Amino acid sequence: MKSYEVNFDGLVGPTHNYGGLSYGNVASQSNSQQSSNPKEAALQGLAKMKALMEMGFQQGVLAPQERPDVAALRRLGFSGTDAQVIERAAKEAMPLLVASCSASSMWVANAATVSPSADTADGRVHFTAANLNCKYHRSIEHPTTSRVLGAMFANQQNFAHHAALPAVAQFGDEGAANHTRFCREYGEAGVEFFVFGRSAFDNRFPAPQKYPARQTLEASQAVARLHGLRDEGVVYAQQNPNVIDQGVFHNDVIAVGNGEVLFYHEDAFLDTESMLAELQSKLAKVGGNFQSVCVPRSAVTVDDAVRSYLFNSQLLSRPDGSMLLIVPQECQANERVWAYLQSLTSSGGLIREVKVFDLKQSMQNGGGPACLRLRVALNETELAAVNPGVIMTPPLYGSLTAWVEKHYRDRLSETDLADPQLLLECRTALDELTQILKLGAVYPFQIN
Ligand code: SUG
Repeated sequence: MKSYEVNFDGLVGPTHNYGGLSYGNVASQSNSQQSSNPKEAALQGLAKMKALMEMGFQQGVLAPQERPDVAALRRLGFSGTDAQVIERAAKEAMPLLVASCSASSMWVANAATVSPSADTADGRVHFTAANLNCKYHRSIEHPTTSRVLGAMFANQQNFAHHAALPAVAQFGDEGAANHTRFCREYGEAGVEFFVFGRSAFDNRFPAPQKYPARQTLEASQAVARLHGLRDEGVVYAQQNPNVIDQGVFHNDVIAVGNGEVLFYHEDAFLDTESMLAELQSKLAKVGGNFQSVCVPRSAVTVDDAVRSYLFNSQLLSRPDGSMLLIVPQECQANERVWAYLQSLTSSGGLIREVKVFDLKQSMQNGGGPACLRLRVALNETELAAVNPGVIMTPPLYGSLTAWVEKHYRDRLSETDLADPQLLLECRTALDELTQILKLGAVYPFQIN
């Protein structure tokens, strides 16, 4: 049976703004308070989805969340009508209003961890929504994420959904941003690679000194258990704490993998040699030939990687077996990174082509091409069981761009977030979106 890697991209929501909410994420911190352009952000994301669809890749779309999250503000004690809740939060606790308006659910690499059916004990595709416990503005995403994923992958014969892990720092889970899967073919058993930043219960693992390590070993292990993965099909590795302290807040800022290939920076991991040997031997047991491409620090520094997001690229397999890298335009703007990419694609290796995308609106909050997509490996039967409303087609692209043009503002600053009209605009837009994507009622305002 045929199998595919389907990229489900997060559609940028109408409140996209620069709230400076993510300590440890250099871009989010340095662009704090700048005014944003939600319309441009959503159109940039849609252009990437369209381009991948036109290149022949399977492409889907994941809906944004309801923001401002009035229900979250109510849980923090703000009361009255919805407009009064927003007004009071703006007056008494602006940072909480900003957090409740974040469009951070666009970075769907953090929505969940997904294990394809070929890896799991019960032969279903497993999803665990990420608790995103490290940042308040992201910790409020998972209930809606679970409802949206449930509406997209509804068939219980094919799909199993797990609620987010306990919402405490010891089980900090950031989803697929710290998870990669290696395999020969997407429909065959593979090796799932979990990268953690620290251990919550075992102090033999070093931790970063400056910035938080968002993913714990214990969270990764819990996800592997929930998904019914075999020990022989799992490899755990620790991210180098020094790179977390330089702004590498997720593994997908310093490494990306696909098929049998890991593309990574020399400083990305601890104990790199033993990790590579384990990946090689475990992949060999399922018939795969593990290959790694190490980018030396002499060619690209960690700082270059953080600024350019070279590793937050999408590594895609083409029908002829070669690979294509989708990178943000910031890679072209960095001389060393661009020179490295030229030498990589002309070296006769597997990665033959680089395509550049303008994702500046998302990049300024620390989200590149890979952050914007959740990969789901599906066989033909499973793909047919996905809600067809969320699979990208030329007509859907047309409807979504028209929807963005109709509902989105082209400028948003912090003071605009207090405008009660924005809430109405967003709800009207999202109500229409659930009809376009055939999701049913998934948002709090549609349910309560
Ligand atoms: O969690 N930025 C996101 C970026 C997530 C990127 N995802 C991956 N690397 N997979 C984060 O730090 C910034 C929001 C703001 O400051 O307004 C933010 O949430």
